[in-house]
Amino acid sequence: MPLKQRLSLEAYFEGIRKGDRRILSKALSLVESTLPSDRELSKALIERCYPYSGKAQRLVITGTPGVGKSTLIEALGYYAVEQKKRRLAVIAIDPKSQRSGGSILGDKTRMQRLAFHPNAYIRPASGNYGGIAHSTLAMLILCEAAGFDLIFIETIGVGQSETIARALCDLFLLLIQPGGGDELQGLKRGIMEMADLLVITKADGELLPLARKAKTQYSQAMRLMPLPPYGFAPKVLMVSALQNQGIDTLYDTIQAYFQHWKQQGYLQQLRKEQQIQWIYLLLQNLFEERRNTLQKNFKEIEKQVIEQRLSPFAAAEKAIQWLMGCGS
Ligand SMILES: Nc1nc2c(ncn2[C@@H]2O[C@H](COP(=O)(O)OP(=O)(O)OP(=O)(O)O)[C@@H](O)[C@H]2O)c(=O)[nH]1
Ligand SMILES: [Mg+2]
Repeated sequence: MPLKQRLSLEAYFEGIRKGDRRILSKALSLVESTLPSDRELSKALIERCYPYSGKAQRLVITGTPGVGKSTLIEALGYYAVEQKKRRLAVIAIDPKSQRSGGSILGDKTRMQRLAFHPNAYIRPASGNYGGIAHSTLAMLILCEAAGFDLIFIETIGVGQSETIARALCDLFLLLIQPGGGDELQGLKRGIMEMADLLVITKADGELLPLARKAKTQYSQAMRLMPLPPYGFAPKVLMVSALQNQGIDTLYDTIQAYFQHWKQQGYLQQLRKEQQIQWIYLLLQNLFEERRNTLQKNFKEIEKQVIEQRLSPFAAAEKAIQWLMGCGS
């Protein structure tokens, strides 16, 4: 891979602070770069931007594949930038894009109005360097330093990505597909408990009666869940992103949550807890990364354990000492 043309730290920083999208894009590529030669500059840039982060409203938009996340982001995002003059960054955590790089193209066609809007910025998080937690957090910090005041993180509700997303966002928005059956769609209780707001998608045409039914069922189900710390059961709304229905109500509801949370001091408390949580999420990444190098160096130790000359307890102690000694 040819070495990329890099700017100086201050050139990146000033470009980002001025909201220069070209420089922001280059900076985001830098923080996701896997080239060892980019590491120092990348770390320095994140440090430089971190004090300027934290001013946006952060939303996660999640739900099973095909539920309508991208289409809703297009409709809600366009409403926010056009009607409410917000500045929106969309970060798509998409395992598919890690494999093929193809799906963001699909998303860009689904988010056409947004993709070309001067106050919106759409970007996939590849997780190539340091994993998805590292990429998403680094992107969030840089986008906030660039002055975006609304961040949408799109993620499919599977695996590790929703836990990371929960740790990154203020408001967790779970999308639900109007289904055929009476039963709740086998959604994991865990993900329902993470949600602050449930949105039944595709409430139009033939699906409208099913959407109404889903709304009733989920409203009842949410009342049986433990109450979130802010004291009321998650609301359940119905939208049609394709027909642009319920989008204004959704936006207003989201804003009402934020207002309520701010008044209660909940938002401030949540952010503090998340900042601490990030340290340990990132630590896990660092650990996983170094574990590979460790194992290469630990063949002899592994052999001693197999031959029962050293216990796994002593070997683990040696491993932690080795990791602590291996610096940054
Ligand atoms: N009828 C109807 N169809 C919708 C609506 N929103 C999305 N769809 C359709 O549902 C399909 C999936 O929509 P997407 O927005 O790509 O869903 P997604 O959740 O982003 O999908 P992945 O990113 O692949 O997980 C598309 O064919 C959309 O046209 C809606 O409001 N009404
Ligand atoms: Mg999508």
